[in-house]
Amino acid sequence: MNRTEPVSELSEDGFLPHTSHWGVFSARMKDGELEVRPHPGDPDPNGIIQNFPAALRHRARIAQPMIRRGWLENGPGPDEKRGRDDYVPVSWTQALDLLGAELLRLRDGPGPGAIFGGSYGWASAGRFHHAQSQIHRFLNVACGGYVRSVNSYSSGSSQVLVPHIIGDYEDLTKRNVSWEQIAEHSEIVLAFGGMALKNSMVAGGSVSKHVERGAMKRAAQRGCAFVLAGPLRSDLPEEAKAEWLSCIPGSDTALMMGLVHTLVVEGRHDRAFLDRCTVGWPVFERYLLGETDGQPKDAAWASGITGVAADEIVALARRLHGKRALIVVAHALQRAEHGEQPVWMGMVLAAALGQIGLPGGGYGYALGAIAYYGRRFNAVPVPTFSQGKNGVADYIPVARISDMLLHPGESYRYNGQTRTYPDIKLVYWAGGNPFHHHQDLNRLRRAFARLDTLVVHELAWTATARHADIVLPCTMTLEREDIGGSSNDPLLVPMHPIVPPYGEARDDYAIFADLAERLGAREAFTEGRSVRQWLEHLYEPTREGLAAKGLPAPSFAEFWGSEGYILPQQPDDGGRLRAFRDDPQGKPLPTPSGKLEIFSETIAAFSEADCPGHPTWLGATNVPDAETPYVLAATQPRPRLHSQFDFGGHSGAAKYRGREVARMHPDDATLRGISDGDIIRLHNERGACLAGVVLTDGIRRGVIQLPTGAWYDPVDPHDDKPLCVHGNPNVLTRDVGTSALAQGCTGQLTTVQVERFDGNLPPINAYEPPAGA
Ligand SMILES: Nc1nc2c(c(=O)[nH]1)N[C@H]1C(S)=C(S)[C@@H](COP(=O)(O)OP(=O)(O)OC[C@H]3O[C@@H](n4cnc5c(=O)[nH]c(N)nc54)[C@H](O)[C@@H]3O)O[C@H]1N2
Ligand SMILES: Nc1nc2c(c(=O)[nH]1)N[C@H]1C(S)=C(S)[C@@H](COP(=O)(O)OP(=O)(O)OC[C@H]3O[C@@H](n4cnc5c(=O)[nH]c(N)nc54)[C@H](O)[C@@H]3O)O[C@H]1N2
Ligand SMILES: [Mo]
Repeated sequence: MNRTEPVSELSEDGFLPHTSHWGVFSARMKDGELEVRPHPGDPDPNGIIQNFPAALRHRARIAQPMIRRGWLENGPGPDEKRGRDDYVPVSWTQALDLLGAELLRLRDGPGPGAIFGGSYGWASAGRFHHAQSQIHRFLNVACGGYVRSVNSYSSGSSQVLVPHIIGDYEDLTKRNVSWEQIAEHSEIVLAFGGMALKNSMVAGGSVSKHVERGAMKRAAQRGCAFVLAGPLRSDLPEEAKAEWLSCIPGSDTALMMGLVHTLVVEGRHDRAFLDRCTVGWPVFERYLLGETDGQPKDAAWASGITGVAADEIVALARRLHGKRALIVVAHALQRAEHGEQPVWMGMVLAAALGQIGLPGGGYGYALGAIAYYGRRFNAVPVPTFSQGKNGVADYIPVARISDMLLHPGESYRYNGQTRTYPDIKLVYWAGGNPFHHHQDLNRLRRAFARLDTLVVHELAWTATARHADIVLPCTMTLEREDIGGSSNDPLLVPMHPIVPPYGEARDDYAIFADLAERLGAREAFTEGRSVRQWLEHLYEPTREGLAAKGLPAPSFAEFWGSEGYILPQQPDDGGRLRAFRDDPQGKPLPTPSGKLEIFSETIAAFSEADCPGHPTWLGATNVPDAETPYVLAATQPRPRLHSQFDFGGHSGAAKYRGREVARMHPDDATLRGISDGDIIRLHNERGACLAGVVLTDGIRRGVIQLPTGAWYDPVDPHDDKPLCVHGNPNVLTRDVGTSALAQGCTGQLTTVQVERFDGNLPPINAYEPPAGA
């Protein structure tokens, strides 16, 4: 591959521009050490970039292609030894020959419908080397396609629900209420699940300015009130000067109903807005008032479910009324059983307040969850690598992977359809870590054991790599050249290579190009371009877009020699929701009725008991009981993105005795004989893990928080439910869909028991390469 040498003339001190999902930065090698520094224009840089230095040459990196011994000796086929076997280092030629033959066997035998290439995951920044784009293009071009996955672990239920009730998902999340509007206009922000700065530190692709802290600070200084409803006080930053309404996880829908009920009985709901801009209010109102089921959803009722005093609910409803009020619902709320309901009810609350479409008011779903919400879109296209056309129509909702592998041929419901799980023989992953993102990991192991072949491209020995039959080592961004950017961040960044690849690691592109050769498709895959030629090619639409606007349109060479290029952005005009509010007849929403749907005939006609035609309090099946009396909130981790560079210095510094740190309330700890600094064991019927513990009154009693992302580290890999000694909460979470409507991931909440761990503390082996490697 054509790889340019680092262009050190660019900067006098040798720092070269680069970017990541956690911020734009520059980097250099000095005395054999990597140094990184954030972009000087970033007002609130993110410490996660400090994971790079220790990660770069960490022993957890993969140096050479590896094949699992059982697969090498016995060939493809189901095998319980996945995750328990040793590895045999092989040459690139041998690895690609064996994999090419296996792909041909399937493509020309059962066909590409036996290949699962969903390959969900965040991969790395970079518009060309984006791993999902690379793998999908490869499978399309060389194998005739693959079974894909739809939706995400982030927003599995809202992505399905929102088109039925509000319209376009991006109009709601990305072209609606901005941080600029909050700073200037909002008078009260009620955030369910908060807007934690730890979360808005990241954005897929790139982020050049972290603006959230500053915007909340400006709003609060202007007098805007922030109210946080949720189990964790730290979900809004100190700068917001927020009031904390501590509520029971999973109860938000009832809290919102109590608020709307109060508005209605006090005549404070905006009837004119409801009449003009929504459908179905009368049906919902009958339910709300208890006319259909005998139970008014009043503040007293909501209090019993949420743990919030009734008078607090009434007072909050009165405060919301008549103000420029913004309702925020975090992604986390819908990553749980019946996750559709709080998303739907949040819209109803904002509609009852009559605020949707006003500057700084209305419904800011997912605002603050990631740094690409609440910003502006670029006015010119950013480089995009074409994935080609998939010849296989079949797909699964992304979080149903274990169900698919364990139940081929069985049927399931999704978005009004009855669908059938395909019979998958080979799973191919590049750029994701299912042993990070999926639930009930011990079940996932059983699912992967059923495959003929599992192929993984990875830069490090994640648990997913350790379960694979063929492990192909790939580069990380600092070892390759690319263009960094995102469709709603203005800075387009030339990503320079800082160091040569680790060991024999290769770019995903180079791996797929050589593999395509073995399937007779090299030319179709590469189109004869080197990496540099691809970058120039992908940059061209951006340059043309700039020229068409009469703006300076630098050549690729000029762009490449720059520190980055600032693209023009679209106005912050409230998007389609503002236009709809201003003219509901002339600018209808893309819903069946053209309005906000408080009652959806479409969803009602699906007849799903777990997702009726309007927001409904459905209770929960997974509630605390004598055996598992605590609610575990498995949240996003602060010091890293998901499981990425868990072995980096910034991530490691946040651990306690090498383990992930849980938080619990001191009163709960006392009851269980647990003290600050103990190691605890969390467990339920699905599994168990160890963690450090910090006691804090910033968490609601009865709730334990354990962030995701510690690499799965089973102490006895031969056991069916091994103890994860490192603190991966997904050994505990439930692998069930949110509802038959969306089948989204429910990983956020589960019930557990906890106790002090007094046994001999097992060592952490998560970052040690497996035997043979
Ligand atoms: N219990 C629970 N579980 C959750 C969540 C939760 O709230 N609770 N959150 C969920 C959410 S929102 C998400 S989005 C998922 C995230 O799940 P993932 O996106 O799967 O997690 P990552 O750790 O980002 O995995 C990306 C992997 O890609 C690898 N990688 C990076 N760059 C490259 C590259 O260039 N090429 C290749 N081949 N590989 C590369 C990294 O090393 C890493 O292993 O997790 C979900 N899981
Ligand atoms: N640093 C960092 N930032 C990230 C990520 C990361 O891995 N690391 N991941 C990114 C990704 S891919 C995504 S999708 C977003 C996810 O964004 P979210 O899903 O919103 O993030 P979480 O941290 O899982 O949850 C936010 C908060 O919701 C609260 N919460 C949990 N359950 C409930 C509930 O039932 N009710 C209420 N009211 N509150 C509840 C918890 O206290 C938690 O701190 O984060 C992104 N940001
Ligand atoms: Mo996500």
